[in-house]
Amino acid sequence: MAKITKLLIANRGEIALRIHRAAHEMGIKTVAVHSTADADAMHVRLADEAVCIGPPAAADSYLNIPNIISAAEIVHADAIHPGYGFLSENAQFAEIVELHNIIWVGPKPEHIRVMGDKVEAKRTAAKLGLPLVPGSPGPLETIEEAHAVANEIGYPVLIKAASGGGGRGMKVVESEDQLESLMMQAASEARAAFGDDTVYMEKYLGDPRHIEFQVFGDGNGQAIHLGERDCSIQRRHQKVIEEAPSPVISPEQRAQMGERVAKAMADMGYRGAGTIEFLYEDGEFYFIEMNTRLQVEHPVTEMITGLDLVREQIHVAQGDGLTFTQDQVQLQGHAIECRINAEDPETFAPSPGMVKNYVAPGGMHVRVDSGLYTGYRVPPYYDSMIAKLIVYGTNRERCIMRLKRALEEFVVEGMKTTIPLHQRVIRDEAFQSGDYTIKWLERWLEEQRQ
Ligand code: MV4
Repeated sequence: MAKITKLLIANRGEIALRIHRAAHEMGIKTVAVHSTADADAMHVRLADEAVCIGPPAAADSYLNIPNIISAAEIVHADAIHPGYGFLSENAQFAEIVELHNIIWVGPKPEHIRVMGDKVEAKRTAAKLGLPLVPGSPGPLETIEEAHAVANEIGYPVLIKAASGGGGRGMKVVESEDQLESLMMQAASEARAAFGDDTVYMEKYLGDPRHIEFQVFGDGNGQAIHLGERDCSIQRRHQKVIEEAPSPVISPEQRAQMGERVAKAMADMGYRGAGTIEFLYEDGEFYFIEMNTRLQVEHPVTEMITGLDLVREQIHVAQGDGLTFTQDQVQLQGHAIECRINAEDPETFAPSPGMVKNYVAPGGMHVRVDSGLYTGYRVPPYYDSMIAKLIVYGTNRERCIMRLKRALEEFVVEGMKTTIPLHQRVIRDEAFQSGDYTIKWLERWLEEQRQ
């Protein structure tokens, strides 16, 4: 089997550092590719080699396929890890990487492509036996079909873009008289945003939770699950706090749904890390999407399993298969992640700038994934997430107590951060009881403003 000796990290920020760390622990050399704005980033300093791939704008650097492939050729990298975001779910990039005889640390390009089309993803999930939200069996071709499906499943319904995701281009339709105009609006917004006006319909779930299962496949018909994460605490489709396990899922439900998703991934021959997203309402799971990448919130799963998911990704990519079986996976305790952004905690306006003083929390079961250091300048061109605080406890209550303590210790001076927001959220009774849904945070923020 081909062993990876030099890994190019096609990303930036905390995830680039996360990947570098896993690679170095495996004796693999790393190559950072970075924009001119990221020359002083922590992972660029730590990597064995660094190549500048373009100006600050992501389109010209982190999304610039020829520049990244050229960098890989120049340094003789034998593998590329895409991290999350940027090119991580670009099937064409994955294909190009493989055509250059470079190992792609990710799923098979065909699986990235299928799951990138939400209609195809649902068809595939249905074939694999996963439960779906009732809705149109495929794209909506005509208004007549839309009326027929809506009458069948009942209002309210939701029109979604096939190329969408992240909630963009969705329209809630409350009644028949709005259907035609909202469907046209959804299609034209989808065309403008994604260059594809394909839309489909689902029953609108009023107040679900967002629960996702972590899966891993070896690409040869073996697959396992690592339980679920509850990612319902979000604002404008940006997750704010994630936890594992979900406070509302029983061990029996977990085992049952986990087995179903693992079987589905085994049957499709899935390779690498994946996340199967469900909406969860009234005790039922409904598949909505699959993400074919490592996710921002993967550390909460690592904390309760003791596994290193990036290490597993690398093993699978180089053909070693998984280093463990389902029987060896034990979910233990509770983990919570707070995403800390360089933003005003009241208005959420971005607040990049110089880090004047940085002191990360520590102690038992406290993990901080961040490339920040005193003297670092947070560039204004990218996502505002500057750190992830991940805390473990033997149970949820202890985990929350430790999280409180860790947030108190955290010092980031020189810019506004969302640390104070997290401190207020985790003190709230609804959060403490675990009684929240995808609408909870936005409602809570509205109340706080009054
Ligand atoms: C839904 C839904 C209600 N009913 N589908 C938003 C992003 C995309 N991944 C799917 N999304 C939703 N799909 C049906 N049939 C509500 C949402 C939704 C949501 C889902 C997960 C996490 C946060 C959300 C916030 C608003 C709406």
